[in-house]
Amino acid sequence: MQALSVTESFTALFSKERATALLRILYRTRFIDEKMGKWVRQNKGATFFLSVRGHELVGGFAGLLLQSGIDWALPYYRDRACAVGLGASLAELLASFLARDIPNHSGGRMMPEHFSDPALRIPCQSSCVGSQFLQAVGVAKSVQLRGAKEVVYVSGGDGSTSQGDFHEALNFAALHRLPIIFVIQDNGWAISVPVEEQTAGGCSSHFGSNYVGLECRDIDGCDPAEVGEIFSQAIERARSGEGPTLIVAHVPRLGPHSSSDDPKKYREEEDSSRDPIPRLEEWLLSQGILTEEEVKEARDASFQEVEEAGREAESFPFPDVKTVTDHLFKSFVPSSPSTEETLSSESVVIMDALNHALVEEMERDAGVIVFGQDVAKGKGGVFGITRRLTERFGSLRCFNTPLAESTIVGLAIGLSFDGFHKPVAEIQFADYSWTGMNQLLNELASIHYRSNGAWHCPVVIRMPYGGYIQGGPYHSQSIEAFLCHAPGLKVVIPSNASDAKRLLKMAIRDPNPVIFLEHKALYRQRLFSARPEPGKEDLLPFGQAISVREGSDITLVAWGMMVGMGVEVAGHLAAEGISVEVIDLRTLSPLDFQSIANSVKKTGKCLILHEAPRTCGFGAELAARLAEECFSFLDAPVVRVTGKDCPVPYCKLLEEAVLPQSEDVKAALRQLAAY
Ligand SMILES: Cc1ncc(C[n+]2csc(CCOP(=O)(O)OP(=O)(O)O)c2C)c(N)n1
Repeated sequence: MQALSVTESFTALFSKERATALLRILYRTRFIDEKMGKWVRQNKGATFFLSVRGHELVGGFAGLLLQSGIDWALPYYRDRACAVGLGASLAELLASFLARDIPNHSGGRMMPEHFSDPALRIPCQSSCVGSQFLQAVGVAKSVQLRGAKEVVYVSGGDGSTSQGDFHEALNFAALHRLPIIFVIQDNGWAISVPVEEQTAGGCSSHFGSNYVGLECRDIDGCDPAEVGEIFSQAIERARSGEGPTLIVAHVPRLGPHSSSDDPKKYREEEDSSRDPIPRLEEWLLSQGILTEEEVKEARDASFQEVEEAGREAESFPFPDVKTVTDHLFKSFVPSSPSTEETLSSESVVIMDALNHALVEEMERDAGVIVFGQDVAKGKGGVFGITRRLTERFGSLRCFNTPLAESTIVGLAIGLSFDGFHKPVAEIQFADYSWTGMNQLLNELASIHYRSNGAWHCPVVIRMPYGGYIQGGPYHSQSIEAFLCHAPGLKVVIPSNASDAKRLLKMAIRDPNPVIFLEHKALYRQRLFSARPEPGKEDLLPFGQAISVREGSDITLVAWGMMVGMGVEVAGHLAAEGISVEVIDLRTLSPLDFQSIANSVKKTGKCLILHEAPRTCGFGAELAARLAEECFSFLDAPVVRVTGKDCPVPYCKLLEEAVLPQSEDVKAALRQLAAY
């Protein structure tokens, strides 16, 4: 490993002014801790308290040395000192502990110590241990793509290094030489689990030693000279484009894990001689940088500041209950009017329509970037949807990622924070989205909501889905119901090429996360799905179902590939005198239930057709709503024709037995007609 170059002289780093600033960051962080502890004992309404005692020097130094509002920081919950050092309002930090309605840190939606402050470039943090690393990598990738001289700081505890996301993040950062500093604050414990039971070989920067290009450092997180020196070197390295650094800082955890934890049950009391604050005081005195009087002044001034901030914090109101569902989605009115102009009267298939939509949107908006497994030049994705994008727009705008779905989604989240980039990521098969689901369902979906509207993620995740191609259990899944269950996601499933192009363009312009499901069996299908190609500004708003075949006896509701099957079957049954109206939902979230209801009011009967398993499928939701809202219009029970509650097997005979077939739909419609 190459030695870091020395960037700042010892004296410049520890000028009187800087030393005082650092000391005050640590004091303020500590006095906030004491105030919170007191409020818990006084029963002031806050129930959950995370003490950061012992960790203050590391994050405090980062906060001091980073350029606030220019550099980015994703500090974890025990890194309050970083937020304080960057200039977070002390009153807001204390008010967030009391769950008050304040502009930053979620306004009462998140538990305390989940930092979020757009002006300080602190993106909204979550409670999932380790999920911040890949998002930070996404932020750093955006810095690199913009050619900016910004640095990204991300921290976590020793326990968080057990998460796969941590290792994926190190890999991607090293691979792309990103301007990022990973800081692990190793206090030796993850709640009650000691590091010896957590990590083979202990927690040290050896984690990073295999990733060429990643600078790895172990430091005593309570030693001011060492922390300051290594941090300033890492910042300089990142800012000058030399690449990422991993710093493992060993620190004490001087308190319990949280107010719900009693460490006496599992460990001896931590040695208070490791406390970084007295150590910093002594060191500054011994080096002659500050006098006793100056230290006392800094301490007293910080105490007064926190007292004042505490009074202000208590004066903030609680959030208004009426706002509880605000910011599930960012509001959006498409700027360009939809037109009916067609590019060509010749029909295109879905795979071409999607490719053209990507080309047009990348031409229109320099922020649109495409990435995923195998998507770049040469291959253009395993289904060819991204073909020739790298050749046309360059490898900065269409690039391959490692084979890691969590990386893909986490990267997309981080990239979307800068207000410029519009990541359009491809997950190779919906069946493999599961390793990215924490980033997708637990992170991406709720960032706008839990940041109280402060952050939003204009991300599109495209996923080929569905069966009927002998793909077996891992290339056949229809996962829409899982996605619709997560508030905050839009879920789109086109059935034909015209809708596919217009919906994908709309998805890219939408400032919210959109999951775009593309049926593999329809990519080249001509019979139902090929259509004349819509024009460049022809967009299809979400939440507009369409009746693709008029009928008067039964309403058949479908999406994706099942729409074509429904139309085909309806054609057959017309000859038997059964008139079936087929509704294509086009988007499941938002759902156009009104169009279903209007049709059912006319027909009095409804069949829902989907290929996903029956139990807890999206059909169950529709049937429940029909029972709740249209009961008096129904002349028969709502019927579902669905996939069986069974994985989709490979053998054609078995696959056919699991997935709905035209004959199943016909039989169910005949029965319903006769009811
Ligand atoms: C993915 C995940 N699993 C479990 C938890 C519950 N949990 C919260 S904090 C924590 C321990 C984290 O330890 P470490 O990363 O070492 O940080 P420390 O709290 O010691 O600073 C656990 C298990 C969680 N929040 N997220």
